[in-house]
This record gives sequence, structure tokens and C-alpha cells, in this order.
Amino acid sequence: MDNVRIIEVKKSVYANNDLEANKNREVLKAQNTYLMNLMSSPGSGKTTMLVSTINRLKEKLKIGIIEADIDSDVDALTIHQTGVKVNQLHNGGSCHLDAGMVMSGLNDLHAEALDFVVVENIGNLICPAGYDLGQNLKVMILSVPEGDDKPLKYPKMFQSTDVLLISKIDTVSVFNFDFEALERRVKKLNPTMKIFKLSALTGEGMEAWTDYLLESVKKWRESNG
Ligand SMILES: Nc1nc2c(ncn2[C@@H]2O[C@H](COP(=O)(O)OP(=O)(O)OP(=O)(O)O)[C@@H](O)[C@H]2O)c(=O)[nH]1
Ligand SMILES: [Mg+2]
Repeated sequence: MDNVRIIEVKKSVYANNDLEANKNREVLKAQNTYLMNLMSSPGSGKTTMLVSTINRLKEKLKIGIIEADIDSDVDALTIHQTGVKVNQLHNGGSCHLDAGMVMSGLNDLHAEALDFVVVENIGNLICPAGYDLGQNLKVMILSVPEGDDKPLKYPKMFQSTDVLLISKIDTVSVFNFDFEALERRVKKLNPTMKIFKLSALTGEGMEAWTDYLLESVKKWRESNG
């Protein structure tokens, strides 16, 4: 509690989220800060994957994390232990973040001094799909225990995301998860989706993911001047 700032954010007073998201994009471009929006069901492994990603990239990039939850600061405290800047948004119970809330988080982090910021969105596969935050990259996690049928049930999330991380692959022997079927279902909804399989617990697949991420951040920052 002493180590992490908690910011109470309310639904944006500005009715038009897309306008706010465009403002975020302009500000982030001017600051040369790359923003990633991370979405998934509760418990799919967002925070654990972030800790592993931070530990692999924190010597190469100045990183900040915005945690969003309805209550508590447990995820922000976990991230704080990695040594990167973090704050915790409480959004009054809404099932997603909006662009105005994210700008409050970015301002509090002083994102102008950072290369790369991740927003860990509220855990669910429905509401966050429809809200542009002004991010450069939308990433979703689907964990093996959730099952390979999720693209059939939550198509919008799979359609509106750039990268899919299939997490907890170390558990595959105890779950009936068909990677080929999953990939077929995802590609039908989103032919350009980039897919990585990983386990934040064993580290398997983490290098390919963090190499891709580092390259994406570097390329964008360089093209931005
Ligand atoms: N076996 C295994 N367990 C994992 C892995 N990643 C995360 N977990 C476990 O899954 C549980 C949830 O992980 P979190 O990282 O808290 O998931 P989250 O998506 O951040 O959860 P919320 O923020 O509550 O939505 C924890 O018990 C983790 O230890 C993994 O790669 N393999
Ligand atoms: Mg979490």
C-alpha cells in the first residue's frame, strides 16, 4: 500500500471514447511512448506474464505498468517488486477501462520519461474489446485451462486484437487443448493475428514473445523519430 499509488478513476466525462483515444495517441506519439493494452479473462496469467516480460526487457527499455482492477492493489504490488514504475487504477466497478482513465494513469506515471507502458485491463473477454485506449498494440491472453473453444464464444475479442498469447502451456498434459483447432478458429476471425505459445512459469516461449515485443517497440519509436 505504501509503495503503490492508487488512483480512483471514473467513467470519462467526455462522451466520445474514440476522440479521447485519438488524443492519447497524439500525446503518446509526441512523447515517443509505446502503449500496449493487455486483455484476458481473470486469472489467465496477465500479471505473471508481465513480470516475466519486464524481467527480460527492463535493462533495454524504460517500462511503466498501469494496473486496473475493481478493487485491491495486489497486482501493482507484484509488479512493484520488479523495480519498474507502476500504479493501480480503481475504476468504480466498470468492466473495462476507457481512454480518459488511461490518460490519468499515464500522467501519474510521467509516461513522457518512459519508452514502453502496459495497461493490464480489467479481466474479462467481453467489454474491453470495444474500447480503444489509443494503444499501439492490443494483446490478449488465452490460457490452456480456459479451453480452445473461446474464439467461438467471444469472437469480438479475437477479432479486435493484434497478438494472442496462449499461456500456461506447461499445463497442456492435464487439459484437453487442441492448438490446431484453436489456431484455425482464430485465423478464421482474424487472419493477421500473431500467435505465441508460452509458459511464464517455465519460461518456454518467452524469448520469442519478448523478441517480437522489443522489435515492435524499437521499430515504432525509431519511425516516430
Ligand atoms: N502453470 C502455470 N500457472 C500460471 C502461469 N501463469 C500464471 N499462472 C498462475 O495462474 C494464476 C493467475 O495468474 P495471474 O498472473 O494472477 O493472472 P491474471 O490474469 O493477472 O489475473 P487477474 O489480474 O486476477 O485477472 C496464478 O496462480 C499464477 O501462478 C503459467 O504459465 N503456468
Ligand atoms: Mg493480474
